[in-house]
Amino acid sequence: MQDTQMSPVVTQTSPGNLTQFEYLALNSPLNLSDGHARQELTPTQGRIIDELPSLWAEAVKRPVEEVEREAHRTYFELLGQRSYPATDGRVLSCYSSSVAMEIFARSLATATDAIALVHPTFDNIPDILKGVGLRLVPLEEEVLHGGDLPADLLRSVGCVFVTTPNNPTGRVVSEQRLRALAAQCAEHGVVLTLDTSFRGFDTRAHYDHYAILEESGCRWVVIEDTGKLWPTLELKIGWLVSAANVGLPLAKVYSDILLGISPLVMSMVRRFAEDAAGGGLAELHRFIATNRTILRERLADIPGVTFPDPDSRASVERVHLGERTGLDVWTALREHHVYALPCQQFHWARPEEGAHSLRIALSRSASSVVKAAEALRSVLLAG
Ligand code: EGV
Repeated sequence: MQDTQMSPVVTQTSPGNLTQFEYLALNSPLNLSDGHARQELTPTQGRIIDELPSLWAEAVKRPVEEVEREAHRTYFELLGQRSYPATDGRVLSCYSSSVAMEIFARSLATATDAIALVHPTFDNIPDILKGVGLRLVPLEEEVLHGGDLPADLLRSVGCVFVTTPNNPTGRVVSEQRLRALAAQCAEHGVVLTLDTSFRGFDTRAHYDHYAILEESGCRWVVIEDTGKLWPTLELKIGWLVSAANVGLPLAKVYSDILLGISPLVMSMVRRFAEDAAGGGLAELHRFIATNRTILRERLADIPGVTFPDPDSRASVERVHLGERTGLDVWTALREHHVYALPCQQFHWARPEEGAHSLRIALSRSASSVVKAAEALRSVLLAG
């Protein structure tokens, strides 16, 4: 080597954050990168799309408040969230959960300068929170699920933020853990915020969170999301829901950002939730489970490859690659026109912990999952 000043070998330049990796996959037929739903519509979902002109006509005629309330009632009840605060302006409808997150973050920054955040999790969450000037304290999944949080941690922050089911691990905060966590947050005057964007995939997250949060008396915020569940071409809702005593200017910041979302989207979400309640959700769970099995079985005999989240029911699956790095495998997969997601940036506090994993999206047609699994198999066997 002639140039002894050379920086450590960099084989690829990283495109940036996880979403910037996801952009690279958007035009590929084998995009198993982002967590949005891209499988085909089921026959009954297809019929809802055929009904859109009549949903439009109906949405034009009816009061928005009514259309909106039906949408959140149907969706929240589908997922077991019976005790959510339906009536006093505490459910704010946003274009996406990230918009809800931004509104939450700006509001929180008026009240505190530090937040504990689950680690790992999707990197736009820490990035949005840092973007409003908050200092982030990592809350390891093991600590979160292991028992009471350290009192030192609770004294050092104004909020605890938890993604459940988590992305990418699929870990779910149990009813018992949520009750304990909410009690601790109440005791310390700390806001408890949940991002439940992947809730729909896992019935273990369908116990009534709002009953527990309300009983605890803690100051809570929940971000719900329809965006991961159905292949609706990015037509979706992120709901920002809060306790009466939350003490944050959520409604004011919301009013800075938007007047409201489309009643057409609200009506469509209501119809998809009705279809899900009538059997579509169970069918979706079977569909994701089948895709997960396809992926695991096709990679099962490859030396060094493991699945770190055996209990996950989320619509994404992590693959641990052994000695290989996620970035190397991502690069090799790209030559097969297959796109996955390297996991480094999920580990926002210590990226090296994600260096040897890839995340594969499962909300895709089974044939795409088969093709991607075969390509991944040949890449992994090659080196
Ligand atoms: C996932 C994309 C945003 C995010 C995808 C996601 N990023 N909103 N900046 O929606 O898991 O791929 O959450």
